[in-house]
Amino acid sequence: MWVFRSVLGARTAARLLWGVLSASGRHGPAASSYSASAQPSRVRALVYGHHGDPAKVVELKNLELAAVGGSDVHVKMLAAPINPSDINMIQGNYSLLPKLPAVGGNEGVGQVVAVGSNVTRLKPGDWVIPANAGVGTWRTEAVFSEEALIGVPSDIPLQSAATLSVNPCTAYRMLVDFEQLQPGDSVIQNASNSGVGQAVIQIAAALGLRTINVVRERPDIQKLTDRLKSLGAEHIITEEELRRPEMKNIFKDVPQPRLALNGVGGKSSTELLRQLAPGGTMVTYGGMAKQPVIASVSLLIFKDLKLRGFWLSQWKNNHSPDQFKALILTLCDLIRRGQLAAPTCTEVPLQDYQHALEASMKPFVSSKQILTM
Ligand SMILES: *[C@@H]1O[C@H](CO)[C@@H](O)[C@H](O)[C@H]1NC(C)=O
Ligand SMILES: *[C@@H]1O[C@H](CO)[C@@H](O)[C@H](O)[C@H]1NC(C)=O
Ligand SMILES: CC(=O)N[C@H]1CO[C@H](CO)[C@@H](O)[C@@H]1O
Repeated sequence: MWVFRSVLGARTAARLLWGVLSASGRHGPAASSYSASAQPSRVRALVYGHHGDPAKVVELKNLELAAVGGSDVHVKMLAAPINPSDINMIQGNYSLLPKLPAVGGNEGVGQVVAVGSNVTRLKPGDWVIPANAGVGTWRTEAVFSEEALIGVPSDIPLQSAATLSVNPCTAYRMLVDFEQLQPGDSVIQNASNSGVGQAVIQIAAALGLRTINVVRERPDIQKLTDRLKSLGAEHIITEEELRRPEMKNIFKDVPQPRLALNGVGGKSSTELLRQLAPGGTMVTYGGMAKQPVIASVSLLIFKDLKLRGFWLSQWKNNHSPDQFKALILTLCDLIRRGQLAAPTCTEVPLQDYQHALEASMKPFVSSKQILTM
Protein backbone atom coordinates (compact mmCIF):
# COMPACT_ATOMS: atom_id res chain seq x y z
CA MET A 1 0.00 0.00 0.00
CA TRP A 2 1.08 3.54 -0.62
CA VAL A 3 1.08 5.35 2.68
CA PHE A 4 1.63 9.06 2.77
CA ARG A 5 1.62 11.03 5.96
CA SER A 6 3.51 14.06 4.75
CA VAL A 7 2.87 17.34 6.47
CA LEU A 8 1.51 19.85 4.00
CA GLY A 9 2.16 23.56 4.30
CA ALA A 10 -0.96 25.62 4.99
CA ARG A 11 -0.98 27.08 1.49
CA THR A 12 -0.70 23.71 -0.17
CA ALA A 13 -3.39 22.24 2.06
CA ALA A 14 -5.71 25.11 1.23
CA ARG A 15 -5.16 24.65 -2.48
CA LEU A 16 -5.75 20.93 -2.29
CA LEU A 17 -8.88 21.47 -0.28
CA TRP A 18 -10.07 24.04 -2.76
CA GLY A 19 -9.59 21.42 -5.46
CA VAL A 20 -11.79 19.03 -3.55
CA LEU A 21 -14.57 21.49 -2.93
CA SER A 22 -14.62 23.25 -6.24
CA ALA A 23 -14.83 19.93 -7.94
CA SER A 24 -17.80 18.63 -6.07
CA GLY A 25 -20.10 21.57 -5.68
CA ARG A 26 -20.38 25.32 -5.41
CA HIS A 27 -22.39 25.94 -2.25
CA GLY A 28 -19.82 25.45 0.51
CA PRO A 29 -18.03 22.51 2.12
CA ALA A 30 -19.80 19.49 3.56
CA ALA A 31 -23.28 20.21 2.23
CA SER A 32 -22.03 20.38 -1.32
CA SER A 33 -19.85 17.28 -1.31
CA TYR A 34 -23.07 15.67 -2.35
CA SER A 35 -26.67 15.88 -1.29
CA ALA A 36 -28.44 12.64 -0.49
CA SER A 37 -31.82 12.21 -2.04
CA ALA A 38 -34.88 10.56 -0.49
CA GLN A 39 -36.22 9.40 -3.84
CA PRO A 40 -34.11 7.15 -6.00
CA SER A 41 -32.39 9.32 -8.57
CA ARG A 42 -30.28 8.69 -11.61
CA VAL A 43 -26.94 9.39 -9.96
CA ARG A 44 -25.43 6.48 -8.06
CA ALA A 45 -22.24 6.92 -6.09
CA LEU A 46 -19.93 5.05 -3.72
CA VAL A 47 -19.96 7.18 -0.59
CA TYR A 48 -18.20 6.91 2.79
CA GLY A 49 -19.30 8.81 5.87
CA HIS A 50 -16.33 7.99 8.09
CA HIS A 51 -12.86 6.51 7.82
CA GLY A 52 -12.24 2.81 8.27
CA ASP A 53 -12.16 -0.51 6.44
CA PRO A 54 -13.34 0.29 2.87
CA ALA A 55 -15.37 -2.94 2.68
CA LYS A 56 -17.38 -1.72 5.69
CA VAL A 57 -17.66 2.04 5.30
CA VAL A 58 -18.29 2.42 1.56
CA GLU A 59 -21.94 2.35 0.48
CA LEU A 60 -23.74 2.69 -2.83
CA LYS A 61 -26.11 5.68 -2.58
CA ASN A 62 -28.40 7.70 -4.78
CA LEU A 63 -27.37 11.32 -5.04
CA GLU A 64 -28.91 14.41 -6.55
CA LEU A 65 -27.11 16.05 -9.38
CA ALA A 66 -26.13 19.65 -8.65
CA ALA A 67 -27.41 22.34 -11.03
CA VAL A 68 -25.02 23.13 -13.89
CA GLY A 69 -23.76 26.68 -13.31
CA GLY A 70 -22.10 28.99 -15.84
CA SER A 71 -18.62 27.51 -15.51
CA ASP A 72 -19.71 23.95 -14.71
CA VAL A 73 -19.57 20.76 -16.70
CA HIS A 74 -22.03 17.87 -16.40
CA VAL A 75 -20.07 14.65 -16.78
CA LYS A 76 -21.21 11.06 -17.20
CA MET A 77 -18.48 8.88 -15.68
CA LEU A 78 -17.41 5.96 -17.86
CA ALA A 79 -14.78 4.12 -15.81
CA ALA A 80 -12.79 4.70 -12.62
CA PRO A 81 -10.06 2.54 -11.10
CA ILE A 82 -9.49 1.59 -7.47
CA ASN A 83 -5.96 2.73 -6.60
CA PRO A 84 -3.99 2.06 -3.40
CA SER A 85 -4.20 5.78 -2.59
CA ASP A 86 -8.03 5.63 -2.82
CA ILE A 87 -7.97 2.89 -0.20
CA ASN A 88 -5.58 4.87 2.03
CA MET A 89 -7.84 7.91 1.72
CA ILE A 90 -10.90 5.94 2.86
CA GLN A 91 -8.90 4.47 5.75
CA GLY A 92 -7.89 7.98 6.70
CA ASN A 93 -4.18 7.37 6.14
CA TYR A 94 -3.50 9.89 3.41
CA SER A 95 -2.21 13.42 3.57
CA LEU A 96 -5.09 14.69 1.46
CA LEU A 97 -8.46 13.88 3.02
CA PRO A 98 -11.77 15.20 1.62
CA LYS A 99 -14.49 16.44 3.97
CA LEU A 100 -16.90 13.65 4.89
CA PRO A 101 -19.20 12.34 3.66
CA ALA A 102 -17.32 12.02 0.39
CA VAL A 103 -17.53 10.10 -2.84
CA GLY A 104 -14.59 7.71 -3.23
CA GLY A 105 -12.13 7.57 -6.11
CA ASN A 106 -9.58 10.03 -7.43
CA GLU A 107 -9.03 8.91 -10.97
CA GLY A 108 -11.21 7.99 -13.93
CA VAL A 109 -12.57 9.08 -17.26
CA GLY A 110 -15.94 10.60 -18.08
CA GLN A 111 -17.77 12.06 -21.02
CA VAL A 112 -19.15 15.58 -21.11
CA VAL A 113 -22.97 15.66 -21.27
CA ALA A 114 -23.56 19.42 -21.04
CA VAL A 115 -21.60 22.58 -20.30
CA GLY A 116 -22.48 25.94 -18.70
CA SER A 117 -22.58 29.07 -20.85
CA ASN A 118 -19.13 30.27 -19.71
CA VAL A 119 -17.32 27.00 -20.43
CA THR A 120 -14.87 27.46 -23.31
CA ARG A 121 -12.46 24.51 -23.30
CA LEU A 122 -14.92 21.61 -23.25
CA LYS A 123 -18.00 20.58 -25.22
CA PRO A 124 -20.53 17.73 -25.03
CA GLY A 125 -19.02 14.43 -26.14
CA ASP A 126 -15.46 15.26 -24.99
CA TRP A 127 -13.65 12.84 -22.71
CA VAL A 128 -12.38 14.32 -19.46
CA ILE A 129 -10.22 13.27 -16.51
CA PRO A 130 -9.90 15.02 -13.14
CA ALA A 131 -7.15 17.66 -12.90
CA ASN A 132 -6.58 16.93 -9.20
CA ALA A 133 -7.12 14.27 -6.57
CA GLY A 134 -10.17 14.33 -4.32
CA VAL A 135 -13.04 14.87 -6.77
CA GLY A 136 -14.79 11.54 -6.12
CA THR A 137 -14.88 9.58 -9.36
CA TRP A 138 -16.79 6.51 -8.20
CA ARG A 139 -20.19 7.71 -9.39
CA THR A 140 -22.30 7.54 -12.49
CA GLU A 141 -22.58 11.30 -13.06
CA ALA A 142 -21.33 14.53 -11.55
CA VAL A 143 -21.19 18.27 -12.02
CA PHE A 144 -17.63 19.58 -11.89
CA SER A 145 -16.23 23.05 -12.41
CA GLU A 146 -14.42 23.43 -15.74
CA GLU A 147 -11.03 23.96 -14.12
CA ALA A 148 -11.35 20.68 -12.22
CA LEU A 149 -11.22 18.79 -15.53
CA ILE A 150 -8.75 18.12 -18.31
CA GLY A 151 -9.91 17.09 -21.77
CA VAL A 152 -8.27 13.98 -23.20
CA PRO A 153 -8.44 12.56 -26.72
CA SER A 154 -11.15 9.90 -27.04
CA ASP A 155 -9.17 7.80 -29.53
CA ILE A 156 -7.26 5.98 -26.78
CA PRO A 157 -8.56 2.84 -25.04
CA LEU A 158 -11.01 3.47 -22.19
CA GLN A 159 -8.83 1.62 -19.66
CA SER A 160 -5.84 3.76 -20.63
CA ALA A 161 -7.80 6.98 -20.20
CA ALA A 162 -9.19 5.82 -16.86
CA THR A 163 -5.71 5.09 -15.48
CA LEU A 164 -3.74 7.91 -17.10
CA SER A 165 -3.62 10.68 -14.54
CA VAL A 166 -1.79 9.06 -11.62
CA ASN A 167 0.61 6.20 -12.31
CA PRO A 168 1.90 7.01 -15.83
CA CYS A 169 2.34 10.68 -14.85
CA THR A 170 4.31 9.67 -11.75
CA ALA A 171 6.45 7.25 -13.77
CA TYR A 172 7.21 9.80 -16.50
CA ARG A 173 8.19 12.61 -14.13
CA MET A 174 10.45 10.35 -12.07
CA LEU A 175 12.26 9.14 -15.19
CA VAL A 176 12.78 12.63 -16.57
CA ASP A 177 13.09 15.09 -13.66
CA PHE A 178 15.80 13.70 -11.38
CA GLU A 179 18.74 12.49 -13.49
CA GLN A 180 19.63 13.48 -17.03
CA LEU A 181 19.51 10.03 -18.57
CA GLN A 182 20.48 9.22 -22.16
CA PRO A 183 19.27 6.34 -24.32
CA GLY A 184 21.18 3.23 -23.25
CA ASP A 185 21.34 4.31 -19.58
CA SER A 186 19.70 2.06 -17.03
CA VAL A 187 17.16 2.45 -14.23
CA ILE A 188 16.54 0.07 -11.34
CA GLN A 189 13.19 -0.19 -9.59
CA ASN A 190 11.32 -2.36 -7.13
CA ALA A 191 7.56 -2.83 -6.95
CA SER A 192 8.02 -3.46 -10.67
CA ASN A 193 4.64 -5.10 -11.06
CA SER A 194 2.72 -2.21 -9.50
CA GLY A 195 0.82 0.30 -11.63
CA VAL A 196 3.71 2.76 -11.45
CA GLY A 197 6.23 -0.05 -12.00
CA GLN A 198 4.55 -1.22 -15.22
CA ALA A 199 4.35 2.36 -16.50
CA VAL A 200 8.05 2.87 -15.66
CA ILE A 201 8.99 -0.20 -17.72
CA GLN A 202 7.07 0.98 -20.77
CA ILE A 203 7.97 4.68 -20.68
CA ALA A 204 11.62 3.83 -20.00
CA ALA A 205 11.63 1.52 -23.04
CA ALA A 206 10.05 4.27 -25.16
CA LEU A 207 12.82 6.65 -24.03
CA GLY A 208 15.50 4.07 -24.86
CA LEU A 209 16.30 3.39 -21.19
CA ARG A 210 17.06 -0.12 -19.94
CA THR A 211 15.30 -1.32 -16.81
CA ILE A 212 16.37 -3.64 -14.02
CA ASN A 213 13.19 -4.72 -12.26
CA VAL A 214 13.04 -6.21 -8.81
CA VAL A 215 10.01 -8.32 -7.90
CA ARG A 216 9.00 -10.39 -4.93
CA GLU A 217 9.55 -14.14 -5.11
CA ARG A 218 6.19 -15.74 -5.92
CA PRO A 219 4.75 -19.00 -7.19
CA ASP A 220 3.99 -17.76 -10.72
CA ILE A 221 7.26 -15.89 -11.19
CA GLN A 222 7.80 -17.08 -14.78
CA LYS A 223 4.39 -15.77 -15.83
CA LEU A 224 5.18 -12.41 -14.27
CA THR A 225 8.63 -12.31 -15.85
CA ASP A 226 7.16 -13.03 -19.29
CA ARG A 227 4.55 -10.34 -18.88
CA LEU A 228 6.98 -7.64 -17.73
CA LYS A 229 9.38 -8.59 -20.55
CA SER A 230 6.55 -8.20 -23.04
CA LEU A 231 6.15 -4.64 -21.74
CA GLY A 232 9.82 -3.94 -22.43
CA ALA A 233 11.54 -4.88 -19.17
CA GLU A 234 15.17 -5.92 -19.78
CA HIS A 235 16.09 -7.67 -16.52
CA ILE A 236 13.68 -9.11 -13.97
CA ILE A 237 15.23 -10.29 -10.73
CA THR A 238 13.88 -11.40 -7.42
CA GLU A 239 14.88 -9.71 -4.21
CA GLU A 240 16.90 -12.78 -3.28
CA GLU A 241 18.81 -12.78 -6.56
CA LEU A 242 19.62 -9.12 -6.02
CA ARG A 243 21.59 -10.00 -2.88
CA ARG A 244 23.66 -12.69 -4.62
CA PRO A 245 27.18 -11.94 -5.88
CA GLU A 246 26.17 -13.00 -9.43
CA MET A 247 24.21 -9.79 -9.57
CA LYS A 248 27.51 -8.18 -10.65
CA ASN A 249 27.23 -10.07 -13.96
CA ILE A 250 24.24 -8.01 -14.98
CA PHE A 251 26.44 -4.92 -14.99
CA LYS A 252 28.77 -6.50 -17.55
CA ASP A 253 26.26 -5.58 -20.23
CA VAL A 254 24.07 -2.93 -18.58
CA PRO A 255 25.57 0.29 -17.23
CA GLN A 256 25.12 0.76 -13.47
CA PRO A 257 21.92 2.72 -12.88
CA ARG A 258 22.07 6.36 -11.89
CA LEU A 259 18.38 6.31 -11.02
CA ALA A 260 16.55 3.97 -8.61
CA LEU A 261 12.79 4.14 -8.10
CA ASN A 262 11.54 2.91 -4.77
CA GLY A 263 7.91 2.08 -4.11
CA VAL A 264 8.63 -0.13 -1.14
CA GLY A 265 10.93 1.36 1.51
CA GLY A 266 12.54 -0.64 4.33
CA LYS A 267 15.23 -3.20 3.60
CA SER A 268 14.40 -3.30 -0.07
CA SER A 269 15.45 0.31 -0.51
CA THR A 270 18.84 -0.46 1.07
CA GLU A 271 19.38 -3.09 -1.62
CA LEU A 272 18.47 -0.64 -4.36
CA LEU A 273 21.03 1.87 -3.06
CA ARG A 274 23.76 -0.75 -3.18
CA GLN A 275 23.22 -1.10 -6.93
CA LEU A 276 23.27 2.62 -7.73
CA ALA A 277 26.17 4.24 -9.57
CA PRO A 278 28.19 6.83 -7.60
CA GLY A 279 26.33 10.13 -7.38
CA GLY A 280 23.06 8.43 -8.34
CA THR A 281 19.59 9.24 -7.06
CA MET A 282 16.96 7.10 -5.43
CA VAL A 283 13.45 8.52 -5.72
CA THR A 284 10.88 7.19 -3.25
CA TYR A 285 7.23 7.41 -4.31
CA GLY A 286 5.55 4.79 -2.14
CA GLY A 287 5.97 2.83 1.05
CA MET A 288 4.32 -0.57 0.65
CA ALA A 289 6.61 -2.08 3.29
CA LYS A 290 5.41 0.54 5.83
CA GLN A 291 9.06 0.86 6.93
CA PRO A 292 11.38 3.84 6.76
CA VAL A 293 13.96 4.01 4.00
CA ILE A 294 17.23 2.69 5.40
CA ALA A 295 20.40 4.00 3.78
CA SER A 296 23.84 2.79 4.82
CA VAL A 297 26.21 5.47 6.02
CA SER A 298 29.12 4.13 3.98
CA LEU A 299 27.08 4.13 0.76
CA LEU A 300 26.06 7.73 1.37
CA ILE A 301 29.61 8.81 2.14
CA PHE A 302 31.55 6.88 -0.45
CA LYS A 303 29.02 7.04 -3.28
CA ASP A 304 27.49 10.43 -2.47
CA LEU A 305 24.02 9.11 -3.26
CA LYS A 306 20.99 11.39 -3.32
CA LEU A 307 17.70 10.46 -1.65
CA ARG A 308 14.67 12.23 -3.06
CA GLY A 309 10.91 11.85 -2.96
CA PHE A 310 8.13 12.34 -5.48
CA TRP A 311 4.43 13.09 -5.00
CA LEU A 312 2.40 13.97 -8.07
CA SER A 313 -0.01 16.26 -6.18
CA GLN A 314 2.98 18.33 -5.09
CA TRP A 315 4.31 18.44 -8.65
CA LYS A 316 0.94 19.72 -9.84
CA ASN A 317 0.97 22.45 -7.17
CA ASN A 318 4.30 23.65 -8.53
CA HIS A 319 3.30 23.50 -12.19
CA SER A 320 0.57 25.11 -14.25
CA PRO A 321 -2.52 23.26 -15.49
CA ASP A 322 -1.10 23.69 -19.01
CA GLN A 323 2.07 21.85 -17.99
CA PHE A 324 -0.03 19.01 -16.62
CA LYS A 325 -2.08 18.95 -19.80
CA ALA A 326 1.15 18.79 -21.85
CA LEU A 327 2.27 15.80 -19.77
CA ILE A 328 -1.07 14.07 -20.40
CA LEU A 329 -0.79 14.67 -24.15
CA THR A 330 2.78 13.31 -24.21
CA LEU A 331 1.51 10.14 -22.56
CA CYS A 332 -1.44 9.93 -25.00
CA ASP A 333 1.10 9.98 -27.86
CA LEU A 334 2.89 7.00 -26.30
CA ILE A 335 -0.46 5.22 -25.92
CA ARG A 336 -1.37 5.82 -29.58
CA ARG A 337 2.03 4.56 -30.73
CA GLY A 338 1.44 1.35 -28.78
CA GLN A 339 4.27 2.13 -26.34
CA LEU A 340 2.14 2.54 -23.22
CA ALA A 341 -0.64 0.09 -22.42
CA ALA A 342 -2.95 0.26 -19.42
CA PRO A 343 -2.03 -2.08 -16.55
CA THR A 344 -3.81 -5.42 -16.54
CA CYS A 345 -7.35 -4.51 -15.50
CA THR A 346 -10.49 -6.25 -14.32
CA GLU A 347 -13.65 -4.31 -15.15
CA VAL A 348 -16.29 -4.53 -12.43
CA PRO A 349 -19.77 -2.96 -12.66
CA LEU A 350 -20.27 -0.23 -10.07
CA GLN A 351 -22.87 -2.22 -8.11
CA ASP A 352 -20.33 -5.03 -7.53
CA TYR A 353 -18.02 -2.59 -5.72
CA GLN A 354 -17.73 -4.79 -2.60
CA HIS A 355 -16.01 -7.46 -4.61
CA ALA A 356 -13.79 -4.94 -6.38
CA LEU A 357 -12.71 -3.26 -3.12
CA GLU A 358 -11.82 -6.59 -1.57
CA ALA A 359 -9.90 -7.72 -4.64
CA SER A 360 -7.96 -4.45 -4.75
CA MET A 361 -6.70 -5.00 -1.20
CA LYS A 362 -5.45 -8.57 -1.65
CA PRO A 363 -1.67 -8.99 -1.92
CA PHE A 364 -0.26 -10.27 -5.23
CA VAL A 365 -3.36 -9.25 -7.19
CA SER A 366 -1.76 -8.23 -10.45
CA SER A 367 -4.93 -6.82 -11.91
CA LYS A 368 -6.23 -3.31 -11.30
CA GLN A 369 -9.94 -3.16 -10.46
CA ILE A 370 -11.81 -0.70 -12.68
CA LEU A 371 -15.38 0.28 -11.84
CA THR A 372 -17.55 0.71 -14.92
CA MET A 373 -20.64 2.89 -14.79
C1 LIG B 1 -5.01 2.86 8.03
O1 LIG B 1 -5.99 3.11 8.99
C2 LIG B 1 -6.77 1.99 9.36
C3 LIG B 1 -7.88 2.48 10.27
O2 LIG B 1 -8.79 3.22 9.50
C4 LIG B 1 -5.87 0.94 9.95
O3 LIG B 1 -6.62 -0.19 10.35
C5 LIG B 1 -4.83 0.52 8.92
O4 LIG B 1 -3.95 -0.40 9.41
C6 LIG B 1 -4.08 1.73 8.40
N1 LIG B 1 -3.31 1.31 7.24
C7 LIG B 1 -2.08 1.69 7.04
C8 LIG B 1 -1.51 1.24 5.76
O5 LIG B 1 -1.44 2.38 7.80
C1 LIG C 1 -19.96 34.33 -17.14
O1 LIG C 1 -18.80 35.10 -16.88
C2 LIG C 1 -19.06 36.48 -16.74
C3 LIG C 1 -17.73 37.20 -16.64
O2 LIG C 1 -16.86 36.55 -15.73
C4 LIG C 1 -19.95 36.71 -15.54
O3 LIG C 1 -20.23 38.08 -15.38
C5 LIG C 1 -21.26 35.93 -15.74
O4 LIG C 1 -22.06 36.05 -14.60
C6 LIG C 1 -20.97 34.48 -16.02
N1 LIG C 1 -22.20 33.79 -16.37
C7 LIG C 1 -22.65 32.72 -15.73
C8 LIG C 1 -23.91 32.12 -16.25
O5 LIG C 1 -22.05 32.23 -14.79
C1 LIG D 1 15.57 -5.05 -3.58
C2 LIG D 1 14.24 -4.48 -3.45
O1 LIG D 1 14.08 -3.30 -3.48
N1 LIG D 1 13.25 -5.32 -3.28
C3 LIG D 1 11.91 -4.94 -3.03
C4 LIG D 1 11.23 -4.48 -4.29
O2 LIG D 1 9.85 -4.49 -4.22
C5 LIG D 1 9.28 -5.67 -3.75
C6 LIG D 1 7.81 -5.53 -3.88
O3 LIG D 1 7.46 -5.50 -5.25
C7 LIG D 1 9.74 -5.93 -2.35
O4 LIG D 1 9.14 -7.05 -1.77
C8 LIG D 1 11.22 -6.10 -2.39
O5 LIG D 1 11.72 -6.26 -1.08
